[in-house]
Amino acid sequence: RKQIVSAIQPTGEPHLGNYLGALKQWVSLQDQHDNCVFGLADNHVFTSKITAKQVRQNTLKQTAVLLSLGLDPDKVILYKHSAVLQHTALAWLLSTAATSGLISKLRMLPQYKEKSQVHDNLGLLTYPVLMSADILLFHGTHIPVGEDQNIHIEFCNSIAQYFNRAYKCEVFQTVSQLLTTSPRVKSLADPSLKMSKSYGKASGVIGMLDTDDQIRKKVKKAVTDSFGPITVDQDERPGVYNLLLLLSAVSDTHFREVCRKYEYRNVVELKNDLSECLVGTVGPVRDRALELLGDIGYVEKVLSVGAEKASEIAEKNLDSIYRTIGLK
Ligand code: AQP
Repeated sequence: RKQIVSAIQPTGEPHLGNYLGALKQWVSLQDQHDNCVFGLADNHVFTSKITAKQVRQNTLKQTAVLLSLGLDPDKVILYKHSAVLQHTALAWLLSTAATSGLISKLRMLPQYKEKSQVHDNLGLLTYPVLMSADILLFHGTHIPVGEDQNIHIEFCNSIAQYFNRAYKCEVFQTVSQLLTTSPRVKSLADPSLKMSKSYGKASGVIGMLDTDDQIRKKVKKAVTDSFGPITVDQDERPGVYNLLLLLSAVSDTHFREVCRKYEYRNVVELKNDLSECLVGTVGPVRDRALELLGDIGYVEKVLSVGAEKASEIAEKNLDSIYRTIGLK
């Protein structure tokens, strides 16, 4: 049986990369599986420089966007991780099984290397352990995340094996990643970086709550090159390539078809068409989310009902892990 588990960090407002890489899939998975567990990974956000109040506000905003994308709290479990204490309890237990091989791996992970330059702490280093606990607590087997998370899924499988060995049991099975057809979305301000909530310039990020005007301005200013009419070359023309990829993903059109249509045309035409396509996709999601945020009581209620459901499973699963290793 497939167990779908995934999460998003409320570091800020969700962006187009999060939507294409993960959230879009969450919505379609809810109709294919009756056991999807989707979390707002607020515990993780404390590894960056942010106040608890901001984390709480971001969590509500992200929840509103998820609901407006069509996530149905009657079909999925939607909750914030900090409301379910078993996440951190299991993370601790897992960390006791991770010996030297995994400890040295943690320092080498790209996300740690990038983020620790801005703000370093022990939580940031051990983030993949907590992420593993987030998945393993629900015995996740299929994890719909963007391809940038591949390395963390590998880490999760490793730590699960270390745990099984250390405690001489077969508590955890192998976790696999559900790859999206959408590629990693790059920043519009610097196509060498991925589009991200917490690093890189804000002008490079299309937020799911951006106004039409903001979207148009950001696309207009997107960094490309001075090579003239459009040609498709990922290495030499990463900015133009990213715009083509975005248009393909947002319009659900095959990349090759988009390339054929725009090759030798002017970049401005591509930007204009992309802007309008983005406004058409993001606009209705933003409007519904803002409406929901006007009724914050409802959004909070969704999270508290979700936390009750998640806690019930988490309690049972952690209890069973304790029993298997002989603690109970
Ligand atoms: N640029 C991206 N392209 C495709 N998928 C992406 N995801 C993130 N950025 C891109 C996917 O979004 C999901 C939620 O991400 P996250 O909140 O867990 O954190 P992240 O992967 O580290 O994403 P960000 O936006 O860069 O957040 P911060 O700034 O908080 O680190 C994941 O499934 C991810 O693959």
